[in-house]
This record gives sequence, structure tokens and C-alpha cells, in this order.
Amino acid sequence: MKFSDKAAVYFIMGSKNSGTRNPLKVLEAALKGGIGHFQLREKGEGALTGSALLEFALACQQLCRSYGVPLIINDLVELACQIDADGVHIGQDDAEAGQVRQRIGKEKLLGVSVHSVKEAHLAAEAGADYVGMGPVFGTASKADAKKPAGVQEIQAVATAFPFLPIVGIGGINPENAAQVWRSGVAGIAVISSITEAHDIAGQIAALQAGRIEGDRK
Ligand code: 3NM
Repeated sequence: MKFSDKAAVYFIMGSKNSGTRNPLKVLEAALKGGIGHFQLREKGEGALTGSALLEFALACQQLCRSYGVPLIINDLVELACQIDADGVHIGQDDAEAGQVRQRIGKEKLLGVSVHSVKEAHLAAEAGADYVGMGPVFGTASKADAKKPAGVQEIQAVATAFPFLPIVGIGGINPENAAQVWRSGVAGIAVISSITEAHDIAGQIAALQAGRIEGDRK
């Protein structure tokens, strides 16, 4: 599978990110609202494990499939293989990208978090289909997030590797999304902008709004 070159919102969520709302209802609303990718990121306190995680992942998968949206699993390569997810996303501290590519085969998407042109180069050489870059802005959703980096390095990677899709992440909301689109990304990834929105479809439309002027195509 190729990372979609249609610029879109990339939604990330774990079972604990949706507050008092049922995460599957939030996911369905996001799918209805037009997200292009969903990443299941089950991390942190109270994270599901074992059969509860498997059951939740399968429920997410069923929803994603019914909307034709790829399901990407954060970090848990074996879970991704077990349920035949559409892809895997790993960070610099997770497994080595080349080894993950070997494990998941050629068909599944591989996303790698990078922070520099050098890391992007290594990720692409190891077989990444896209790279995630962040945090662009300050975020409360990732405990060990680095310092906000703005869009400068995204622009550098977009210039160095024009055909490598980049997904910007971290603190992105409708007010600052246009700036990220303009930097040359193929997608913007959000957790709280969607999980905390009352009108999820409206929020996704607002996140996409800056896309036209920033679209690389
Ligand atoms: N990764 P929100 S920032 C999962 O910088 C994640 O790699 C980041 O959540 C990185 O949209 C982040 O609520 C959290 O800021 C994004």
C-alpha cells in the first residue's frame, strides 16, 4: 500500500484519549468526517493490553475497513501482524525501521517519526512510506514529547525529499493548521483537536481548510 498522496487529516487515538466519550464512537465520527488515516496508539496509564487490546484493535479495524481508511498501529509490530493491520508507525526509540520493514513485508505502510533531514534519509532508506515530524507546537498528549520545533525542519525535509510524504504532528488545531500545510506536509496528525471537539466533522473540515493553499500538488 502506498501512503495516500491526497492531503488529509491523520487521526491518532488510544482507548484512553477520548475522555468520557466512547472511543469507538469518536473514531466513527472521525471516519464519517473524512480522516485519511487512523493510527491506534495505545500508550500510557491504563493502556489496554492482551485480549482487551486485541478486541479494541479489531473493533477499530472493523470501523476503519467499513470507511476504507487504513489502520496503522503505533509501535506494536506483532499486534499489527496478528490482525493484518494496514501499517505500523514507529519512533526513533522503537524497533529499527529496516527490521520492522522486514517483519511486516512490502505491502504494509511503514511510518517513522523523524526530527531531521538525516533521520528522514535513514528512514526512507530503511523503507519508510512516510515520516512523522513533531512536535510542531506544544502538546499535552505525549508525555515525553520533545521541544516544539515549528515547521522549519519539515520544510527542509520536504525540500530534500520531495517525494517522501511528511505528516506534521503536535499541537495542531484549526487556528495553526494552515501554517503546517504550507510547510509541505502530506498530512496533519492530531489527537486532541479531534478527541476534544464537540463537532468532530466540523473540526476535521476546519483542519483541512488551510490545505488548498498548502497542498504540495
Ligand atoms: N507524537 P495532539 S506529538 C503522538 O512529536 C504524538 O512525535 C508527537 O497530540 C511527536 O494533537 C504527539 O493532541 C501528540 O497535540 C499529538
